[in-house]
Amino acid sequence: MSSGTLPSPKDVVDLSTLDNLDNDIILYHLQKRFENGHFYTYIGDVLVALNPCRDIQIYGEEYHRKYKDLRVRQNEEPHIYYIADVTYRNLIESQFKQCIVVTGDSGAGKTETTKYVLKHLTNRAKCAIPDLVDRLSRVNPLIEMFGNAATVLNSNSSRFGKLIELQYTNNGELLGGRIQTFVLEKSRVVNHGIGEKNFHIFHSLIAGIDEQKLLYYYIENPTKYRILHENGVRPDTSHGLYNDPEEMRKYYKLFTEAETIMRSTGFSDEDVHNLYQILSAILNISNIEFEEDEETSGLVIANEGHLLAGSEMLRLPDHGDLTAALITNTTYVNGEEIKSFKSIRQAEDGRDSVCKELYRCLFTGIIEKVNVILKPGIQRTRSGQALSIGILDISGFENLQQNSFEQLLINITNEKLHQYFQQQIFDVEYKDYKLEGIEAHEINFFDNRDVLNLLFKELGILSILDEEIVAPGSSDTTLVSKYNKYLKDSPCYKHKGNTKEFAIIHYAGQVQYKADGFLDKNRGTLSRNLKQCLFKSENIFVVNFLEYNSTQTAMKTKLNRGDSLSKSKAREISRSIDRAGDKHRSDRSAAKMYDSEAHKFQQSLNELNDKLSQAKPMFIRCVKPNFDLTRDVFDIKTVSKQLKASGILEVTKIRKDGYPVRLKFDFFINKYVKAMKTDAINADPRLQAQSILQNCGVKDYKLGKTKVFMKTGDTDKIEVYIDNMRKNAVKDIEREGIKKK
Ligand code: AD9
Ligand code: MG
Repeated sequence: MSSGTLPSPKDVVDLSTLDNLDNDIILYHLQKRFENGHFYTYIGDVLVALNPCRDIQIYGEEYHRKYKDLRVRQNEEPHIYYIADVTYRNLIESQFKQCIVVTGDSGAGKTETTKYVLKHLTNRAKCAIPDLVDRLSRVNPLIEMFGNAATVLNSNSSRFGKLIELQYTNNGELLGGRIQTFVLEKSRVVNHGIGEKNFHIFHSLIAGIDEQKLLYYYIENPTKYRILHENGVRPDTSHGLYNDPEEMRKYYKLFTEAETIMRSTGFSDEDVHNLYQILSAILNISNIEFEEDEETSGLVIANEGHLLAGSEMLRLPDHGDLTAALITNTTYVNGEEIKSFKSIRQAEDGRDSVCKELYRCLFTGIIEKVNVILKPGIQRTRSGQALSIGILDISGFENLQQNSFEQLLINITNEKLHQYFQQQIFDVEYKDYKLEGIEAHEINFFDNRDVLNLLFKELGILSILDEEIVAPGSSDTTLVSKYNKYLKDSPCYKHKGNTKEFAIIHYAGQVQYKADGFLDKNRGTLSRNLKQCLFKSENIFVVNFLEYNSTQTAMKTKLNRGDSLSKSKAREISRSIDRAGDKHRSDRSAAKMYDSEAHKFQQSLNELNDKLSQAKPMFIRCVKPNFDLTRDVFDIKTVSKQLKASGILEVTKIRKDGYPVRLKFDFFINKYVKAMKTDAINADPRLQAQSILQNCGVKDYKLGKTKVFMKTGDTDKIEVYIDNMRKNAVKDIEREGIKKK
């Protein structure tokens, strides 16, 4: 049906109540709501959130009040606060962990949505710790400074995933929070696509810090730093990096905000000093250039100034260490150390990997610090397990003109989350019906089993990638040849002749990947030489967060345990770590494989999966109304593509036919009988539930073996009934009072 032929609709706030369903009808209703300034719409218990692409005044105090404890959903417009509120109430009622999973393409509004969820949750609960709510609201902009950047799809794009967990006592008092991050796109530090920028913090530092301080941190002329240039072009303005004063103001504001936040949340002067030093070290080291030296046939550093500055900022005892680690390779033959010069390309790769590792250390350090700031109090629930609500916001699906390793990891994360959504919405739905002996007709939906198989199987995209980094003579070309050889029969894999390109058909569409740099990016970790050099740094972010293999980690824990360790003791432990490294060298290839970025990525996906599987989810599907995030424009093609990819039609169908509210008889009776103040306590719980439902005018429900199954909107009917009962009871009392007088 084309949307033009549809009758003028009633305002449909829950798409699962529509009689006829197809993609066009859903699109039509969402468009009408968008044009009327209604950006939220329910599909049963799922919320569709259209990005308004402008500030809208629906998040203030009065809105918190409206949705707090709102029992009859239909009394107010759909809202993100309602979802947050229901999640909180579910947590207290069920005493079971909850999570809110926010998904959608890049720019669809996930991060903003997450902030509003957090805002309502912190607004509505009593807080057991003074000042915690304030701290929670302050850390977010700080994390965005370090983890977000301007991309072609979103000027404030999250380049990492995060799970924010709010922890509560069992009577619902907020105890604290914890943030876990996933897959930071650290390659952005040294490389970003055309029209994109580095992480906000670099631009903000330049825009915000005064000139004298810049010099103090060895940042002389901001225009000359390679990693701050857009499209690889150095700006030819004497006014600095920003041609656009508006942009300069934006970064300046971000910087002053971040400084204020750091000062007010307990970052010490030393922390901030260490942080600026790392940023300066990255700026300077990434600018180091190499040239061939005719005398030695090796390499020399062409611009020593940057090396000295970088080395000074890292507080390395001897700058010669960094030079040596950058230009030479060390290998071991029969226990003997052999040094050789690197090629220029190898030296540049090493230099860039130092910068990426430094940024990872810095980001990890900031998150750790934030977690100390949000650390929950000691009160726990009766069972000893803290109750929590997790809010998940990851980098959205990306399909750019050129897609690399980073896009692959982002898209795989989205693919896994899509699977989780489907499992929760479809599989759990049918499994429950079966268990409870209820008949249901199944809805066909596109599942992403094939593409997940392609990605995760034994000889699949990720495992071949891991094998190739240790295979002799391997390269990005051999990687793609292997893909072509082993994966050609997968319905979700496509390749292009002998090029280094391949395509994956994701749930959200086909993405063409260019394998240039895949193996290096997957190796990711620093060479041993460079790592040993960095270990000598006395900057706390490096001391505390540089990654080691397991033996080294154990020793380093020893090192970190006492903050008051003397330098000589620290060096002694450092030397033992070096020796441990030597001992493990024979096992290097295996270690390398286990250290690979793809491997760490899979581990973090598994961790995420574990966390999600221990909680009851609520879903928010964010949708962008047009590609450029322009206000007031609803582009049918852009929206339609997102609706199809995220399976919204199927969700609507299943919510229309199905019964998403499932309450155990005991729980149901406890909740509603108490509110109705009836005393039919000894009756058969099934019959009791049935009688409540009938009294309230709920017609479409099912009674399983242990649970009542209802439509989302029908709990409203029960609440209305109870509300009326209460009002009548009050009237009766008043009438009695008047009579007595
Ligand atoms: V990415 O995957 O991190 O690249 P997100 O997180 O999905 O992406 P984000 O929340 O950053 O998108 O939203 C993009 C922009 O849309 C924001 O910077 C806002 O300018 C705009 N936006 C999104 N949601 C809202 C909202 N509820 N109200 C106002 C919004 N503006
Ligand atoms: Mg985001």
